[in-house]
Amino acid sequence: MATKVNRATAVGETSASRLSPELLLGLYRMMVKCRMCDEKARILFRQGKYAGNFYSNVGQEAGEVGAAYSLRDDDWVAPSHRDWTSNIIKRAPLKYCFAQLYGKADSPDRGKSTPAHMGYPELHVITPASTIAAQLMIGTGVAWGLRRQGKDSVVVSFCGDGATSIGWFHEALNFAGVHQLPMIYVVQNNLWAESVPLRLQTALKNLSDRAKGHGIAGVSVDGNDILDVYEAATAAIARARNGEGPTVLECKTYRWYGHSEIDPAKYRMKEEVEEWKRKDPIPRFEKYLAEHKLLDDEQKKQVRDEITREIDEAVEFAEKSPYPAPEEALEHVWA
Ligand SMILES: Cc1ncc(C[n+]2csc(CCOP(=O)(O)OP(=O)(O)O)c2C)c(N)n1
Ligand SMILES: [Mg+2]
Repeated sequence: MATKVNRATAVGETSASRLSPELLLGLYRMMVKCRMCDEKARILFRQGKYAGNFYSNVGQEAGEVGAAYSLRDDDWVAPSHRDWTSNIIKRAPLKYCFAQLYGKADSPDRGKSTPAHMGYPELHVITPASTIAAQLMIGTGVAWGLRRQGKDSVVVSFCGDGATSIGWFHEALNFAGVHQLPMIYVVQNNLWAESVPLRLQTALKNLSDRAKGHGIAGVSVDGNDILDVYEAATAAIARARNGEGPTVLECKTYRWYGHSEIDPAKYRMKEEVEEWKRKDPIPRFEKYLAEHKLLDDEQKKQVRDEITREIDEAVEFAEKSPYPAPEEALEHVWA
């Protein structure tokens, strides 16, 4: 498949100082876009505009964008329940992303999956499996297929800290290690798996150490620092593309809201949430960009205004799109 968008120029870079202003502003814009889309999705859910549930990624944008931003169109993403925005990062048209939330006929799977479980086949985003860590197995299988076909595409999979305790996570890593597959396992360690805190999940301090048991590379980064994530991810992607095998990339981060929109998250201390909100990846990157004379208040406003317009159009499209006919529910299903 032809690469439609040339955005892979920075792959292989190892120093943030060598990243072009265009790339830095692109990363910034994408983080803001993910944040704004996610917040909009939460509001729409609370307004009863769509059914099911929504798993907000707010707070985790640096890991999400840093890991997937520079992927080529022919690279794959295996997202989890919290990674609806990985479709946006892969440049799926926003109108289809919102149509997916609404379960409308214009959604990529014609309303068959739960709202946040979005995939976008044209850009190789795999529809998430509801079963935690299962999509890592699917992503790993795709990576094996790519290797067998002699392609140099890679697969980035996303999962949470909780997923790393599940057998499938380890089976996937083991298989990827044996076959040196082009896989990047991005672990968004947000310290909680529903109401289970990390300290009751594992005795490990760094979840990238899970890689050691499978003989593959592992790296832990500040998941709220977009440049830290981007640098580690592009290095891992370059290694994977080169046939040098898989990497576990742990991003230490935090989800601002409950596990889903129906979870008030009363199990967390207010102080912990406030502490992590102070580490918000977006103002942090704005400060970096301002210090490097790449961003001022007017540009910030312009970015937000443009994204607001884009979101409004996408929501309008989703609301106008019809629901699929009831009998369609029986099409494209395997029994
Ligand atoms: C095998 C399995 N067990 C339990 C669940 C219910 N469940 C959905 S998300 C989740 C927590 C996952 O936590 P984590 O992996 O840390 O990801 P996060 O939600 O924090 O992003 C659980 C227990 C499930 N979907 N699948
Ligand atoms: Mg978690």
